[in-house]
Amino acid sequence: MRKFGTHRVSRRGLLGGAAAAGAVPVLHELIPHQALHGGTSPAAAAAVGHHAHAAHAGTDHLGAVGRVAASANGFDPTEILRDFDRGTLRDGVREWEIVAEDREIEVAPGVKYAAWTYNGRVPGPTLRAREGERLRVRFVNGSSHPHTMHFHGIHRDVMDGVPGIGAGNIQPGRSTTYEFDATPFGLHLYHCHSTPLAEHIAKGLYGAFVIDPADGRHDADELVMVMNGFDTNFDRANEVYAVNTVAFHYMNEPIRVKRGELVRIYLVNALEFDLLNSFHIHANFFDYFPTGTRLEPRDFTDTVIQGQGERGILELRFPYAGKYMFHAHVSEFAELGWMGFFEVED
Ligand SMILES: [Cu+2]
Repeated sequence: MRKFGTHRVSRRGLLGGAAAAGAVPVLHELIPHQALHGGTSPAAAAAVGHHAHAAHAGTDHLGAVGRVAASANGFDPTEILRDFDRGTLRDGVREWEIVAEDREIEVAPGVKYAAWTYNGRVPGPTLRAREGERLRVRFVNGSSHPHTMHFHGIHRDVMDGVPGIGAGNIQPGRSTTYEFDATPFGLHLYHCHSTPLAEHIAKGLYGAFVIDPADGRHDADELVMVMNGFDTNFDRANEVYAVNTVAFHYMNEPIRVKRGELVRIYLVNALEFDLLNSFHIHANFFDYFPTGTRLEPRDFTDTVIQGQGERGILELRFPYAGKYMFHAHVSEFAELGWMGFFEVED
C-alpha cells in the first residue's frame, strides 16, 4: 500500500491552496519535496491550512484558478473529445504514422510537465478502425528515450510492441512498422511498453484505440475521455488528475451536447500509480459496455469503476437541458482536477 497519509497532505494542498490564495501556483514552490516524506514543513502546513480554509469558505472554489490555454499545449481537450484519427486507407490497409516526441505540457494552470507524447499530444491520437481491416502503424521515435507502441487486441507476438520480441525497443531516431488485423471490435488502448513501464505510460505515451463493429454502431455524438494523471514531483503518486490531460478543463469549458440525443462516451483509464479510477454522472444514468466488445450493455448505472488499462463504452441521453456534473467518484481525484460539466442544450 502507498503511504497515503503523507502524500495526501501535499496532494490535497495543491489545488485547494491555489484556490484560496487566488494565485497560480507552481507545484514545486507549493510543496517542498521533504514534505512528501513525512516532514511537516511550514510551507506544507500552510498549504494544508489554505485547503482547510477553502473547504470551509463556501462552494465557489470548485477548481483551480485560471486556465490552461490550448495554444500553450498545441492541443485542446475540447477538440480531443471528438477527434478520431482514421488514418489513410490504401489498398485495403489502414495506415498511420505516429511520432514519439518529448514535449513540455501544462496540466493545470502554472503546472508544467515534461511529457513524452505520441504525435505531440497527451493522450495520443484516438486511432479508429473497423473490425477485420488490416492495420499498419509506422512508428517513428523522435524522443530522446527508447519507446514502443503496444496495442491491445489480438495479434502475433512480434507485433506486440514489447522489448525483446520482434522489433523490441525502438531507439531514438529509429522506426518500425506494426501490422495486424483490427480485432476484436471494442474500445482498446495503445501505450508504450518500454521499462520502467509505469513511468513510460505515466509520461503520456498512451491513447485510445477504437475498433468499430463490422456493422457499426447507432449514430451518436461520440466523445473520447481518457482518464489520466500526472506525477509532477516523481514520487510515484499523482498530484494532478484529469480527463484528456488538463485538470478542470471541462469545468471551465463544459462539454456541449444536445438534449435527447444519444451520447456515446469512449472511456479509457490510462492512470498509473493508482489502482482504480471511476466515472460518475450526476442526475442521469448510462448503459455500460465493458471494453465495448458486446453489443448488449452489462449495466445501467451512474457510476463505473475502472482498473488500470480498463475501458468501456457509455451510452446515455440527457432528458433535461442544463448543466450536469461528471467526475471521478474517488473524491480525492475529483478535487485534484478530475471533474467537469456537460452543458445540455435544447
Ligand atoms: Cu516509452
